[in-house]
Amino acid sequence: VREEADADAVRALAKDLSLPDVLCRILAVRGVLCPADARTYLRPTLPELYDPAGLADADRACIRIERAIEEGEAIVVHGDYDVDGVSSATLLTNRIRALGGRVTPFVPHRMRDGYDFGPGGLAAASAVAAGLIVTTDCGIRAEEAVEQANQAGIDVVITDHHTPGSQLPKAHAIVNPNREDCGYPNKSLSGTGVAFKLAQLLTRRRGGSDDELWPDLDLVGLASVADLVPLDGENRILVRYGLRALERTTRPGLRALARRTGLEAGKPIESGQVGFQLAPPINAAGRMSDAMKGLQLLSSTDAAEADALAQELVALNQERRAEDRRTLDAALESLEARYVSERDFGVVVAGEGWHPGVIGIVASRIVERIHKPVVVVALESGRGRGSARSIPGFDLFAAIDACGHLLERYGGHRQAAGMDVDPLRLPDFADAFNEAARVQMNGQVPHPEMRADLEVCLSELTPDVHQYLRYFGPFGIGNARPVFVARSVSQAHAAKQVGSGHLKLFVEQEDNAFEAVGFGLATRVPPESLGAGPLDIAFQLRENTYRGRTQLQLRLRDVRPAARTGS
Ligand SMILES: [Mn+2]
Repeated sequence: VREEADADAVRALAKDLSLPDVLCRILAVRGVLCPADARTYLRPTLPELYDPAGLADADRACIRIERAIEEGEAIVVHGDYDVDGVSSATLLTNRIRALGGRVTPFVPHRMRDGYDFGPGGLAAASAVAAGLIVTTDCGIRAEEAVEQANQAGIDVVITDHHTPGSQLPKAHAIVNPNREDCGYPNKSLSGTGVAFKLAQLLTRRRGGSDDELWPDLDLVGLASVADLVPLDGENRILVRYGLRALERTTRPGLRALARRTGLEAGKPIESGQVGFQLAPPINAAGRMSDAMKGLQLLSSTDAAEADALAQELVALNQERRAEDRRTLDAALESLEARYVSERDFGVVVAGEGWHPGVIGIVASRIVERIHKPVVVVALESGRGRGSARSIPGFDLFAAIDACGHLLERYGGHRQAAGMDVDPLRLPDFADAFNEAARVQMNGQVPHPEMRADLEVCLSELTPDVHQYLRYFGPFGIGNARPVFVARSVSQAHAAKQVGSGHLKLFVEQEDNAFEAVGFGLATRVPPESLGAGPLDIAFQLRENTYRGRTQLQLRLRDVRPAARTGS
C-alpha cells in the first residue's frame, strides 16, 4: 500500500473540489497535491496538447509531403501489421488524401515481409512509381531499406516512436519524439500519436483548423491503448478524448467491429474494452492472415463491406485464440516435466508447428503463471523464431543481448523482444539465457508484487465514489485503476467457487455489505483455504448489472485470512 496521503493536501483538495475524501486521498497519494492540478487531472482539455511543431523535422516532413501533393507525385504510406501500425497508416493516408495527395497505403505481411520497412515496402512503392514513402510506426532502424529507396530515387519520410539505433537512417526527414535531438516533451506517443501530430501540422499549414482533426482521435485512442503506451500526461488526454471519438466514430469499420465484438451502442467505451474487444481482431488479421485486412476495415467507407471485414476479423481472432490455447497447453506440458523454480531464472521453451503469430501472447501467459522471463520459440523447417516477455524490473533486452552470439537476429526492449535462432543452438541459448537472468537477478527468485493505492473501510465506498472515479480514467499502463485494501472484513456467507475458477465472497464491514468476485482467483486461493473468519482483501471498485439491477461490486485482486497485526 502506498504511503499515507499528506493530510493537509487531502483537506485542501476536499475543500476545493467537494469530492469524497477517499478520492482526494487517491489524488494525493498519486502526487496530485493542489486543487489546480487536480482540476487539470480530472478534466483535461484538448488545448493542453503539445504543439506538433515541437517535433524535430516535422516542418521538413510537411514541406516534402506538400511538394508531393502539389506535383501530383504518388505517395506510399507504409505502416506496420499491428493495431498501431494500421491505425497510423489509415490516419495519415486519409489526411494526405483530404489535402489532395495521391496515396497508396501499405502494411507489411507478418510472415512474408516481416517487421519494418523493407523489400516489401520498396516493391509496393515501385509498383505505383512512388516518389515518396512516408512510414508510420516503423522505419527508425530501416537504414538499409532507406538507402535502397534513395538509390531508386524515392525520398523517405520516417514517422515512428520506437527507440532509434546509434545511427539514424539517411531519410529526407525523421519525425520521432525519441530522437536524441528532439525537444518534444512527450516521449511515449504511440506511432499513431506521432502520425496524428504530423497530420495536425500539415492541416494547420494548409490553413485548416484542428477541429477537422478531432474525429481522428478515435484511431489515436484505439492504437495508444492497443500499443500499451503509458496513459499519463499528453497520452491520457489523447486517449480520454480518443475514447469519446470512438463512441461517436463514423468509420463504418469501427462501428461494425464494435457491434460484432459486443460493445453496446451509445454507451461510454472504456480502455479495457478497447484492449480486450476492439484491438484483438485487428491484430489477428496480421497474426493469422494479412494486416491489409485491418487497414481495409479502418479505411472502408461502405457499411456492407465493413461489416463483412469485421466478421472476417472476428473469426480470425477466434482462430488465433484457439491456436494460442493449443500452443500454451503444449508449452506448459513441455515445461512441466523440467521446470524448477529455484533453478530456472529465465525459461526457453520451443516446439514444432507452433504458430509464430501467437508465440508472444503465449510467452505472456507463461510469465503470468511462473513469474520469470520467458522465451517461446516456434520451430519450422530448420528455423526458430522466438518471442520473449519480461517481468517488472527485469531488463529483458539486456539478457537477450548477453546471448547475442548464439542468435541470428534479435531486437526489443526491457519488456519484450524477438529473435531468430538456429534450432541446433537452442540448448546453448537456453542455458545462456537462464544464466544471464540468474546473474541479473543476483540469484534471487523474483516474487510478484501487487501495489494498492489506499487502505479503506468498506463504509467509505459509496456509489458516488464509483461515479467520480470515471474522471480518474482512462485507466491502463501509467494510470492504473485504483486498487484498495480493506482489512479484517467479515464474511456474510462462506466463500465459494463459481464458473471456471472464479472466487465469490460476501463481505461486510460496519453494516456495509458487498459482493466480491475474483476472476480466476479460486485456482490460487481455494475457497476452503479462507475459513470463516475475517479477511484482508485487495480489490478494485466496479459496477455490476444483473437482472436489470446495477450494484457496486468489489473485483478481488487478492484475499487472505486477516493478519492479526498490521500487514
Ligand atoms: Mn507502435
